[in-house]
Amino acid sequence: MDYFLTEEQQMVVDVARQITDELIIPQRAELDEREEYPREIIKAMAQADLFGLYIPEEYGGFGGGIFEVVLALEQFGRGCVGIGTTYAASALGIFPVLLDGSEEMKEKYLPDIAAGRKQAAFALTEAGAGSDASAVQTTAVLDGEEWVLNGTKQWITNGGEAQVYTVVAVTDREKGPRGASMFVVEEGDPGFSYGKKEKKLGIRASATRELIFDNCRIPKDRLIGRQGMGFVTVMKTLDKSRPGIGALGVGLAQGALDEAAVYAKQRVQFGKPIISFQAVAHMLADMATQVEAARALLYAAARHIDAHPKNISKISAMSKLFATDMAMRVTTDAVQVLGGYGYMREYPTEKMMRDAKILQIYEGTNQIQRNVIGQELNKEYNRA
Ligand code: COS
Repeated sequence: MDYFLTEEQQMVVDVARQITDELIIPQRAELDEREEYPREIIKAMAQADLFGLYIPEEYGGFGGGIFEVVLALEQFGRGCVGIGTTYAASALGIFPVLLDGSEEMKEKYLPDIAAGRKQAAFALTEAGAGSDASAVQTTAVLDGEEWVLNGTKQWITNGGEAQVYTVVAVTDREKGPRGASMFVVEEGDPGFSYGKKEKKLGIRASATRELIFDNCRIPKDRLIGRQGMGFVTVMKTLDKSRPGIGALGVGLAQGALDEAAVYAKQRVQFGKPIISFQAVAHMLADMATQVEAARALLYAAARHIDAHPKNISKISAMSKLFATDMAMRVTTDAVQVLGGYGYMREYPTEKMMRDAKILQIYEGTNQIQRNVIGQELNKEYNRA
């Protein structure tokens, strides 16, 4: 389908596609097997200026929006969701600075992120704070000219690989969600170290690690925005980042459909290519229809978010929910079309199915997305 991309948007697609086809696809199986962070591919993305897509031009970026990020992530997701997640997590990590950081903070951090010289990570999740994002236990206490952070963050994508971390900590426990604040912590800050590196079912090329703050001292001006507004910054950040996860889902499902269709044309059983059997052709038809429907919703959502950046929670959650549930179904069906071959590591479909699962879990489980959509519907129909 023609989505009427501008010349610049088409260029984003072409550059991301080239990196995907020439670098990501040839290396994905090995990086997955070795659980290795894709350092060289990240360098290539930086050389192609892809880390600046969503960063304003005055900070060295391309000046695009969520739609441009979605276009790039769709391509990366088609190749490898682990590698795509590495890119997406850096955007997630720097969005709090972009959305609520001071001018000085933006000038300090954004140019390095835009150029790909530094990567970012978003540190919200803890052992006891997942879906319940306001249950964070990590604390930040002001001591003279410094904040002192204590606590442990869990499952942080890009942990140990990023240089810039945006961290949620409680500054006033009495105030509930209004008692959380966000800070920038840099690699090498005193009292900041990395803990356990996780071993995962899928997205194994992405790094997932604990962050430990043990009397970590950072300058006072590393507070992002205002004290007590951290939870709101988190929610605004997730509203912006969730379509990117939908994009990984659409790309992944497209990749799985491509594998299944090519296989079904080549594989001969009972004297005919299996695509000529209606049972298989109907599976492919459903897969293709679902991919296109998710892409149409995702692109419309991303364009809406860029044009109307307020009140985007519902459409953002919908694009993540629909595209990632779809990706789980389509990758599972792709394995089925390939049969026994689909289950073997020689073919990419088993990895695609493993990778799809995380899309329904991270950046808010799909149950949480339904809660967000439900809450928004509740408000809308009150007004009616
Ligand atoms: N934008 C701006 N502000 C928002 C917001 C949004 N999208 N969503 C909530 N807020 C504000 C609310 O207005 C409220 O402010 P007040 O205290 O002034 O009323 C505050 O934030 C708390 O909101 P709410 O009461 O809805 O918070 P809950 O604890 O009920 O949050 C959800 C529920 C499900 C929305 C939240 O916990 C969530 O999204 N969880 C998933 C987190 C997640 O994605 N984790 C994955 C790890 S990050 S990779």
